[in-house]
Amino acid sequence: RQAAFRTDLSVLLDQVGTGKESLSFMKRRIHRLAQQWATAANRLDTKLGQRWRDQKKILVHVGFLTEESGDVFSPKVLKGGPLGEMVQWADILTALHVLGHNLKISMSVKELQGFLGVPPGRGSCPLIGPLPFDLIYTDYHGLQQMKQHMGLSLKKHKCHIRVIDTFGTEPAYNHEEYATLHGYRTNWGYWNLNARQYMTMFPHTPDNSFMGFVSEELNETEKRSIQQSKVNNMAVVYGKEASMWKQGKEGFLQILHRYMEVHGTVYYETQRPPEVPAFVKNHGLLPQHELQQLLRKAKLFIGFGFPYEGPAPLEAIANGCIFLQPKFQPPHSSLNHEFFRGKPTSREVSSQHPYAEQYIGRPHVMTVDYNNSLEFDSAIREIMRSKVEPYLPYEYTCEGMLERVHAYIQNQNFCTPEPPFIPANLSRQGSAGGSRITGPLFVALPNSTTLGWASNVTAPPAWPPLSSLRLLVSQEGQSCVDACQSAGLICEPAHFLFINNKEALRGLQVQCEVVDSEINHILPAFSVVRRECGLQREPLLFSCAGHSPKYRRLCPCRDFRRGQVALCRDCL
Ligand code: U2F
Repeated sequence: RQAAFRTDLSVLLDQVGTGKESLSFMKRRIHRLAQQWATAANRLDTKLGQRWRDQKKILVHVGFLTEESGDVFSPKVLKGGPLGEMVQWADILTALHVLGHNLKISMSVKELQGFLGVPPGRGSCPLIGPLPFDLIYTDYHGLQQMKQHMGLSLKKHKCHIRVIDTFGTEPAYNHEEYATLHGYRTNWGYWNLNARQYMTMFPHTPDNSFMGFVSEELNETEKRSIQQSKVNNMAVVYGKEASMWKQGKEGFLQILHRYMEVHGTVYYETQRPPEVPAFVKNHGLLPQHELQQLLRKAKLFIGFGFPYEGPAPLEAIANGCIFLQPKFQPPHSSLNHEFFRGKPTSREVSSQHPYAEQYIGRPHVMTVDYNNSLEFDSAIREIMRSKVEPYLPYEYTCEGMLERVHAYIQNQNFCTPEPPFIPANLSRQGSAGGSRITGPLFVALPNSTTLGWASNVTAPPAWPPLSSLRLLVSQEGQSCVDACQSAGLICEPAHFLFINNKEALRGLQVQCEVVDSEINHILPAFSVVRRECGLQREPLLFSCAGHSPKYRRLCPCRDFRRGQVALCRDCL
């Protein structure tokens, strides 16, 4: 069946259910943004023209909100607890509904069992017969619950699953055996999914798919009226929980207060939290629409380093604030910071909000060293002088999210068995000789649709299409994420399959005395000194994120649309 865009959200609102603050928060949000979604749906409908869109049967199982997972989030909704996840789930549900799919929503194990048709009760009674859904969106908690209650059949059906995973999962952590053997141990990984089945809140590592969420968009009239009502010396502090104001914040709060009136939205029960200085005008935790109003007046939205990578800075920037945030030197990661410890990624977080830093930047975002009071002081003065327009990257608009989710649903397929994976014709003797490679290099791959496949099988149409592929060599120790980025491109894990072969090495004129095929997440790569080349033997370990000091990596980069990094030019 063909999917038809929906602009009426009342059926969705009924489906979400009641009885918990988290659900009420999500429903208020869905209701408040209804008009924006409807406008976006109409625009995308026109943009896609008569394109056929399959209507999919989709189950959304929100694991972290189930009682069975302990649901620690719901009781904190009105007390300053994390709301980012609820923002994202509300938007995912809305996007799937608006795109016209056949949606079922489950927030308990009982509902999950009902929808999957497995008999209730504990134990891993396997689901017999076909899966009644084309796609299942869940999270790590939900995945665990499905494992418990679908038993062996989870293995059979897991290609249909998408895991909403805020901070991302890198391939080395996802591969059970590899992670166990090589010390990529975490609380979460080990599911042996295709890493693109994990969907993140921001485009962290391109190894995962970028799901995102939306932020409110202003029309031209609103933008103009905001410009007029901005209060030049008004700052709002990012941090709705008192603990975020603790320790070492007094120094720069004092500097800030020298120039600006400081506002906060810190949750409190009866008394003002002692962590919040008396000169701060604390509004208490605000409903989302009231926070937006406050941000419309403010000139500055200032982060103290936590929470990491939340939605609020995008909302502030969309309302014409400048976001000032601390640079992390050294970067925070699962290796050196408690918050990230046990998360299945070694991504280095360079500031409180790396997306704001790298994808938006000045004049909307300023990332400075807070330990340097001169630098901090001059940033505040610069902010008060400058005039900045409200800005929202396209990928965080309703239309951008619909476009991206539409493209994933219609094109990503992890179920069709891949043709036999043959890592090229291995030989012990060197490939073509040639000049040494010194910088980034692009080669056109001959006959690229058949590269990496046995010659007697036809490859399924690749998505993203191969027209977007640019092969590049990283520097020693550099990841493909960084190598592609420094060439103005993005690493595309789906393309690894086509560059993991001797033809690619030859095309790059790499001098190999040995070409081996191994299981290692930095492959394909080569060592310049030892003239050793390695191809990847385990497709699940193709990784944009991997890097190793002695190796230069072969990187499959691709182009991307401005403001929509998830999609290449020919991806729609
Ligand atoms: C992030 O979690 P948070 O939920 O703490 O992220 P924030 O950026 O603070 O805010 C999320 C929403 O809270 C709303 C605001 C944002 O959409 O509009 N809000 C509000 O309604 N009233 C207020 O007074 C202040 C804010 C991240 F999203 C999570 O994934 C992480 O787990 C967490 C820790 O890093 O950070």
